Amino acid sequence: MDILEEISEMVQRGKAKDVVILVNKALEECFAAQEILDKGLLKGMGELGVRFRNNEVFVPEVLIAARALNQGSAVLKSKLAEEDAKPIGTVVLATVAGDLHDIGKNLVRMMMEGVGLTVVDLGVDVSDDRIVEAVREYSPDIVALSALLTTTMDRQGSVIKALQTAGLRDKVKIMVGGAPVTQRFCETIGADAYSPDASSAAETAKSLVPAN
Ligand code: B1M
Repeated sequence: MDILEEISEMVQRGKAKDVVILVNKALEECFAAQEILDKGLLKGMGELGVRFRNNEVFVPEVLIAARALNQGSAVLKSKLAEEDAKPIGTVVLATVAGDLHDIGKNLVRMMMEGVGLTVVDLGVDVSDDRIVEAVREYSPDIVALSALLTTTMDRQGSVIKALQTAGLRDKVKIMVGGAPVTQRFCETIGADAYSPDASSAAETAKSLVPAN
């Protein structure tokens, strides 16, 4: 078994300490951080997701694996970030109300910080009102919304409506993403941009920030 497969296996088994050791070892062996993330950490979570769908594993196992993945990706954070990145703009980031998934959001934050954006991460299950309040408080360039459930993706639209009602919609760009979200959905709810993954989200965010 190669080291990336071992990482994937240890994520699935929720062995956070082993994941951290193996990620460090893979870096020492000169694997690129992106490759460790994609072919090790995320591959493991993807495979666990299939078993979750098939009722072979349950919420506790997935939570423990998520913790292992988060600890592994924290090791990669500095490698994925561009060194000396200067702040180029501010993003308010949240997983929408009713939704507790944060692994993808955390990767989006990491990648955005990596391209020099300041990210105000409001966490998971964030109400429309809290997002409106954060826009008033931080005056961000972008509001970035993550949703992982078909039952919560509509909240991205309701955040946009709440910002309209508060008279703030024109002051920010709105980005959406998450597994069930598509370009078409983005256009339907009137968001400004959709990105399928964390790397492209960071690039898109950068392009949405006015040049300074
Ligand atoms: Co949940 N879950 N889950 N879950 N979970 C899914 C999403 C599901 C597809 C599993 C399945 O049935 N196959 C399914 C959703 C079905 C649907 O709606 N169509 C599901 C379900 C049903 C549920 C519960 C309802 C289960 C239950 O309780 N019966 C429940 C809901 C809880 C809630 O939120 N209210 C639930 C709970 C959980 C856990 C808490 C156990 C755990 C979350 C832990 C955590 O996040 N801290 C969990 C997990 C881990 C998953 C799976 C296995 C993995 C999700 C993940 O983290 N993927 C998932 C199955 C799967 O995806 N294979 C599943 C890795 C992550 C990197 O990918 O989040 O897609 P993702 O992020 C990507 C892109 O989407 C994108 O970039 C990321 C990386 O490139 N992206 C953005 C994300 N946000 C973005 C924002 C952007 C741009 C890009 O711009 C702003």
